[in-house]
Order: sequence, then structure tokens, then C-alpha cells
Amino acid sequence: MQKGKSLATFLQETTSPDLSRMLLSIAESTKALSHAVRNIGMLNLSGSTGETNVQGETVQKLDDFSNNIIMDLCKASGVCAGYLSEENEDMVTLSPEGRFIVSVDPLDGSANIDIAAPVGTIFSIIPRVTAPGPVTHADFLQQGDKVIAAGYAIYGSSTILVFSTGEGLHMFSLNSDDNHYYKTHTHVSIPSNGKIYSLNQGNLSKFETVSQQFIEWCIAHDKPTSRPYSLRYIGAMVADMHRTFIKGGVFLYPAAIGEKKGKLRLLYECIPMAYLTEQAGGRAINGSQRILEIMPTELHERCAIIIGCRDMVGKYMEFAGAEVNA
Ligand code: P6P
Repeated sequence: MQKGKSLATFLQETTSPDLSRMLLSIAESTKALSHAVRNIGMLNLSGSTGETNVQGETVQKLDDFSNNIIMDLCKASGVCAGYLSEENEDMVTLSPEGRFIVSVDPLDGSANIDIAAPVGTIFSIIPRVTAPGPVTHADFLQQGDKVIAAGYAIYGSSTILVFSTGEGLHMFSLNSDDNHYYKTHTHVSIPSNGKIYSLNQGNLSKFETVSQQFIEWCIAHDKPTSRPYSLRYIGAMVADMHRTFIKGGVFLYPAAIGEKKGKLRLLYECIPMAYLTEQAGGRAINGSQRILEIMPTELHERCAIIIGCRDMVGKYMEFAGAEVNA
């Protein structure tokens, strides 16, 4: 296949110098992570550090390594004022004069590493709202509609960088020969409907009634609407969402007993994926509200999410009786 435009050239032609610099720094970090993920044994990065992160999870060596790589490259960019990560309890000031706030899940789905299944990096970029100097909560706790760029890298059978700066969804593949990203898809649009639903069905009995009704609907026999749909679940949001962009479908991590706001994190999982999904013509809600309209109140707050094809999310909304203007 003819190599597409390089990431550097594409950004130079379409994006401001500052934002290009920010995105190229993140892209460089994903190259290092792609290499680390594929050489974990040789680099002695398997196993845990023995510490526990803000989520109460045991920190894997690779989680720590990933977080440090991304944070260092964001700092080196000189344009990143503040950094928030699933691995850091609090926000971090990097370049006090910088324009951007970056929220990151450095290694989404890291439990998949042990079984050589896909993992990834998810990020969102918003402009700081306070004067130069140490970043504040106000800089991070902004609605998703303020996002100016977001994306993810998936480290799967190939490494693909997917991002948007507000002008559609673009995909770049990492060429292992020269370690550069080359465009493979531009203005990707998610199919309006699909035949795949994606969630941890083991939680079914804990879900709220509306989610149980929607799942029952997905698996009911109805030839005219190609049901029952297929269940696909990889256990890494980045991989389940990448499939959704390519093949269509709906991904759900809804509210459940004991997880009133779901499991996934608003700032560095749900908002970036919701931004990308809307750029591709899909929808993303928390069950009653558009994800990008939610006003965050805590750095690591969780958020229920139903995201993907317009018509499939619309069907969920019918069960929810939601008038979501998503
Ligand atoms: P469960 C990975 O830990 C993650 O944050 C997402 O990437 C993924 O979609 C979800 O949690 C998987 O959660 O409860 O099904 O293992």
C-alpha cells in the first residue's frame, strides 16, 4: 500500500505550530511505548513496582514507565502547562508558560499485557484557562466541549495513532521500518448503525434496568434488524473503541450497583473517546447526558458511558426515555 503523508507533514499543513508540537511530543512517546510493550521481557518491564496508585490498583512497572515517558516528552515540548494521569494522584505543572493541559491514561488496559492482547494510550488536550504559572484545578475541570484535540494510540497487531483536532478523525500507522507515522485514513466516519455490542456481560445482574433492557434487546432474535448482535469485548477501552470506529457497534460501561458512575474515568478515558466519536459522527452519553457537556468536579471522577453508532446509542436512549440532545 502506498505510504500516506507523514504525521509531521500532515500537522504542519493543518495545525498551529504550538498544537503540532504538543501532538508530535505525544506521538513520540507512543513510539517508545509501542517498543516497550513489544519488548517487555527484554526490558525487564514485566511485573509490578509494588506500589498502589490513586485508583487503589497495583502499579505495573510498564504503567510507571509509560507515565514517565509521556510526562517527560510533554515537558520537553515546552508548550504543556499541566499534566494529569491515571498514575498520578494530583495534577503536575510542567511548563508554567505553556498553553495546553493534557490528561492521559498512559497504558489503558494494561492487564492485557500478560496475555499479549491490545493496550493503548488515551489523551485529551484543552487550553489552560488561568494565567501563566502553576496549573490549577480550574484548568483541568473543564467540559469536554472545550477539548481542542484528543486521541489514542493502540498497541495491537500494529501501532495506530488516532486523533482529531476538530476537523474530523484521522488514523496514522507506525511504520516499523523507519519508526514514523504515516496517514492511512482521514475523516473516518463511524457507521450510523452496527451489529456489535461491547461490555462486560458478567456485570449484567448489577446493571440498572435500562441497561439490562438494552442488552436483552441486542440479543433478541429479529431478522429485519440483524439481531441478535455479536458480543465483542477485549477488556481495553482503546481496543474496543478502535473496533467500534472501524466496524461500528456500541461500547458500554454503564452505571451498576456499587459503581453508580460506572468504572471509567471522565477526564482521560470518557471525554477523549466521546470527542473522537462525535468527530466521527457517533454519539457518547452517560445514560442521561452528552458526555462532552458534563461539568467535571474531581480530577479522577468516574463516568458511565454508552458510546458508538448514532442509531445504537439512540436505541439505548429510547429505553432510558432520555431526551439527550446528543
Ligand atoms: P472490566 C481497563 O482497566 C479499563 O479501564 C478499560 O480500558 C476497560 O474498558 C475496562 O477498564 C475493563 O473493565 O471491569 O471489564 O475489567
